[in-house]
Amino acid sequence: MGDRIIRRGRGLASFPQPGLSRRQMIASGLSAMLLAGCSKASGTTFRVAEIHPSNYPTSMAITEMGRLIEGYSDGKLSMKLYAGGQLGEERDTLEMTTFGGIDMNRVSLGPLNSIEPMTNIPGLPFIFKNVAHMRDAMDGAPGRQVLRSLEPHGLIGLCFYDSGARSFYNTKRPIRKPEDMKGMKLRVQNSDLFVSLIQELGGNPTPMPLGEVYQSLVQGVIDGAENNWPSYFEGRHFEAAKYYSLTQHVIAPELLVMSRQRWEKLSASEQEIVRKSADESVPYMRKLWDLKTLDAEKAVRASGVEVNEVDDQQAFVDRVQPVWSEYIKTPAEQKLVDEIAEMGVDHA
Ligand code: BDP
Repeated sequence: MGDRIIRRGRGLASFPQPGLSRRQMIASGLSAMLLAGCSKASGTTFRVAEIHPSNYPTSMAITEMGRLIEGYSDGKLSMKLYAGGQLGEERDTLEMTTFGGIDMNRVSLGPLNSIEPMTNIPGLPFIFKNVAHMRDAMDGAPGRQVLRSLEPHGLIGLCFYDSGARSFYNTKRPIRKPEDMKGMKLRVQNSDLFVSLIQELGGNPTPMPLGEVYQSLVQGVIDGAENNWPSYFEGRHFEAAKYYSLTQHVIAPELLVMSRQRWEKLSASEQEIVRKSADESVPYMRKLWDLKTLDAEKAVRASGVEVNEVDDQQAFVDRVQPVWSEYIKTPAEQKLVDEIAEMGVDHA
């Protein structure tokens, strides 16, 4: 499945070294660097990778979690946040996390899709009716199942953070109906699910890391992308792509994961502290997220971006049905979809 993904290098570790893949080289180099900084006799510091700046809600939640961990462990455990993509783009840092080279990682669902098919389910277009539905489902049994599904891949799923609704933005024209997307070159995350989604809508999907989107918009390498208000704002994408169309096609959550190798070295009581601190960082994150979303939307609108509603959201829902058939393959996946749908009944 992952074969369809177009990988875009960032120039890291591009020198030849027989027998090692580029990612393995990055992983081994970074692991050495990180572990060297970690061997304090006084306690254990978890290194956390995060693509967003340190004042973004996910980063601030990680900082809060670090404060909690230190408190609960009497200073024996702590966390160090590497914000702003210092350790690399999500797909690479995720791989390093599975090897144990990075202790924790806050990622979007997208890059997990090629690792574990179960993560496609909460990323299906229009599966959640709204953010409240997503929160209920991810706080409940469906969320726990998705977190557990990561364990065979060397990852311990700690918690979900919010990511709001993702909508399309572009440099050309408002998108009111799927036909408006025809032929548009749209950046997507490194995820086959997102590639299929754009294809069904008639666009031309271009996977690339988040860090390359602004420049690619400015240079006309892509016509647009899709994201929530905070990322559209924080990445300054709104300066280059002046049309933001409220398709709200995906309400996928973010995840905080931990390296299983690292997890298994902790005592049961330390594991409990990590879980408890992660859980307690979630309501904190959600408060910040709601405020950040409002602020970002306000700033974007004030900047002169043309924001539009779509004519008929059902037209988009209908067009992406093949994505559902393509990604719900097993009875377990279907069951998860049904459970999530059932929880949506109370959400108008
Ligand atoms: C943002 C997520 C971030 C992803 C980014 C993306 O917070 O983790 O890297 O989208 O589109 O909303 O790549």
